[in-house]
Amino acid sequence: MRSLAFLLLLSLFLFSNENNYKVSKNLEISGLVLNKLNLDVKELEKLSYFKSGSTPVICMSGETKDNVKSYEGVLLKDLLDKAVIDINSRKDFNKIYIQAISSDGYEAIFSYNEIFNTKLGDNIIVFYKKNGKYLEDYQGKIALISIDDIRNGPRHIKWLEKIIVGKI
Ligand SMILES: Nc1nc2c(c(=O)[nH]1)N[C@H]1C(S)=C(S)[C@@H](COP(=O)(O)O)O[C@H]1N2
Ligand SMILES: [Mo]
Repeated sequence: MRSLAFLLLLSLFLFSNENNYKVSKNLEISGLVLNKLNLDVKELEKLSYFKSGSTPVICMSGETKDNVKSYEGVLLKDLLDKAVIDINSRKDFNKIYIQAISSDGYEAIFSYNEIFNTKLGDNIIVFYKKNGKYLEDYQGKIALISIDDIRNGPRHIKWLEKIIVGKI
């Protein structure tokens, strides 16, 4: 009876825990790509380096959640260039979307044109360092943010695990 009560309490604790995530140690890039990638932080560090300027992180509610001095990592478009999007007709680029998925099920999408054909793409970063420090487990280890979104909290993906290229 006691152990039953204990199990009940344990499961209540586990399922009510808001931090129901798995730390993302690897990032997989797959879908419509010629080179499927699976990268950990060390491997990401070998790719083209990008350091952002300072930015607030603003929730959809309008609340400022954080003030960040810098993010360090790789631009999403440089990662996609390395993976090489697999497309036959130029017209099809209009139909390409990029799905970013985290280990807690949180997701966001980007369009090909948004990333490669607007200024927004120059500030969409897959990062492993924030304010000069590697991300702690509770922050990542790998995450993504579209810095220039008006409200950039929603497309800040903590515990980023997968990037999937798709076509509508
Ligand atoms: N994986 C994951 N990322 C997430 C969320 C989430 O629930 N899961 N919440 C988002 C929301 S709504 C906001 S406002 C920001 C807050 O970022 P912060 O925790 O660094 O302040 O994270 C975003 N990233
Ligand atoms: Mo938010």
